[in-house]
Amino acid sequence: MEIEHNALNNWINEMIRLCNPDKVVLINGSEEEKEKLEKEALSTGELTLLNQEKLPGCVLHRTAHNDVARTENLTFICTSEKEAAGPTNNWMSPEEGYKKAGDIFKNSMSGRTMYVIPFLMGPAGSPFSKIGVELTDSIYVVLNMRIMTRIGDRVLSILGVNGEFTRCLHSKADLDINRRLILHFPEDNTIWSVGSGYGGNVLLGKKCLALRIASYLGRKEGWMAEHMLILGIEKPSGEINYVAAAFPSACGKTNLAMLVPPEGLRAKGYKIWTVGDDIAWMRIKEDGSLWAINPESGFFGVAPGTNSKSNPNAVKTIQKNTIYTNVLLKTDGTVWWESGDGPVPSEGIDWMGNPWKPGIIGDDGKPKKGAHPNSRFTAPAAQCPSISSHFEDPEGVPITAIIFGGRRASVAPLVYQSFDWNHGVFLGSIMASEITAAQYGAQGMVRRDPMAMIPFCGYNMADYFKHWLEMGSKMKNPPKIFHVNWFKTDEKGEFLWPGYGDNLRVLEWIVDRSKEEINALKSPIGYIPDKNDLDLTGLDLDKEVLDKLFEINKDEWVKETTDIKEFYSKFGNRLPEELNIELDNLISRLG
Ligand code: GTP
Ligand code: SPV
Ligand code: MN
Repeated sequence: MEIEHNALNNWINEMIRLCNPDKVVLINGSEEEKEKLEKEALSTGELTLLNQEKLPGCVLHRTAHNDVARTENLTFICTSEKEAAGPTNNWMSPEEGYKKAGDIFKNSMSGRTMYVIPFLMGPAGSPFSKIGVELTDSIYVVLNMRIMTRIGDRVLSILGVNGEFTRCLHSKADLDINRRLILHFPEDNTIWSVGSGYGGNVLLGKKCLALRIASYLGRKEGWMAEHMLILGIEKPSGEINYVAAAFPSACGKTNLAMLVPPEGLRAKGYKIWTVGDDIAWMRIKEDGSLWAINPESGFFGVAPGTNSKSNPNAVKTIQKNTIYTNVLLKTDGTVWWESGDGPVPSEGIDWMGNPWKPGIIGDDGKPKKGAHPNSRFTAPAAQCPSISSHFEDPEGVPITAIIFGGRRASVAPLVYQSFDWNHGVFLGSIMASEITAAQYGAQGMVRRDPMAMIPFCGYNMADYFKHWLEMGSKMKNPPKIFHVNWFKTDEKGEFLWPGYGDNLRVLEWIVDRSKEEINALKSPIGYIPDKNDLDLTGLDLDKEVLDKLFEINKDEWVKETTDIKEFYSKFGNRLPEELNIELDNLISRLG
């Protein structure tokens, strides 16, 4: 197929002049093409073939050692006005951005091939969907985009001769962290990423387009792009309610999206359907409700911690056609990671490509990990046993409840509900969570991460809060809003709540509350469950543990309000007044 879209052709030619590749290949999305690219990457060592009997269609990739997670400090929003990016984003002027990155892109593809990947975010024919075209010099990127998005000729057909598309340029360049930049130009619908080969930095359909650029478009066009999983909870009656949940990176979205009901609830007849595990695009429909799609078509999930007990559906999903990144290679050509299935292997090749044995000590004096803590799998969503029949539905699914959550050792109770939409937006805006291996930064430090969007909001977050408030006032049936915390710990640092499948016990309460089928207790921070309304059948939880999970410590919360005030002050008078009112109300309820 040839490109008949003039603006697209012109842009590709301009980028060819900049990057100077030896060859240009238009990606058509076929099976033969995939096999050819895979073969080439296997021959250069970019990929390693895994045991094809045990893991058919699976390969392994290792990134550069200093290129294993998103680099938020090198990620910028490039708008003409600094204020448009706001106080929570790094900002550069578009001129400076194009100049700085342009210098690195210059001739970066000489001796290499430029792949042109037309890709579609969202089901074909959906009013939600958006098109992007990514130019890249990485076969790893092509093969990942092939799983994570819908690519190739069919996308060019939808684009036609003058359709809108996001211009996405990526080059590994020299993979030098000092020459790495992830730049977004929302005013030009353009993304430039250079100097990295790590997922979130280079699969430009994901965080760059589907969140940063899309959040900007969503505000302009009246919809929402959120860092949320989407799942359907089928009740024993057969009724399915869909919920969307925003947790920061590596805080449990993939796990919750594929949850397997614990015995007691399964016996009752509960089932879970997965629609998405990372991103939701949401629109208000004629019925006055909020509807959502998952713009992606695959999962780019955290490997460590994934096992047949914690996430059996993920384990089943990644048995074939999966790209593993930065995991341990076992001697039998299969893979392993910390807290994965099976015994700890007695030897293997670690994520850096070095011989590994359990217990060997690294430079930092600690036992070396076999897999990087942010090692990942890329797998087609269609392979997930719990995939929803509405996964490809152009209409999406109606959202009954929105859930916010963070990773917090204290303060936030297991679950509570907002009093109304505005209070719910407030709960989203005060989210806080410990930093995880999914990004560079001080691991474990608590930071404010409103709606889990702090690294992903493509414009001034004060305006983003305003957009949320406005969306609520436009809905006839807005979803009910909740906050959860699976990560509260005891004095020894052990998790108080079993988590994973048992989270359905909390989801059941959330759905029943959303349908106004049960009552709740009023607390200073929101509605909390009457403990008798939580189905804890089969769970051996001490009364003290349960009390601790629902404890609302006034001193901690008063301290929290001081911190929120300080966070809010960053936004000056751009912060919507509604949120200041919610904060004042919380302070007065706390007494
Ligand atoms: P991103 O892909 O980075 O956006 O992460 P995510 O939000 O999808 O997180 P994921 O589900 O991959 O979980 C990240 C880590 O949290 C894994 O190590 C999980 O084992 C762990 N985890 C997930 N759910 C729970 C839970 O309910 N309780 C506890 N204690 N840990 C959990
Ligand atoms: C996240 O960090 O939220 C991820 C992984 O989902 S990445 O694609 O690297 O952003
Ligand atoms: Mn994510």
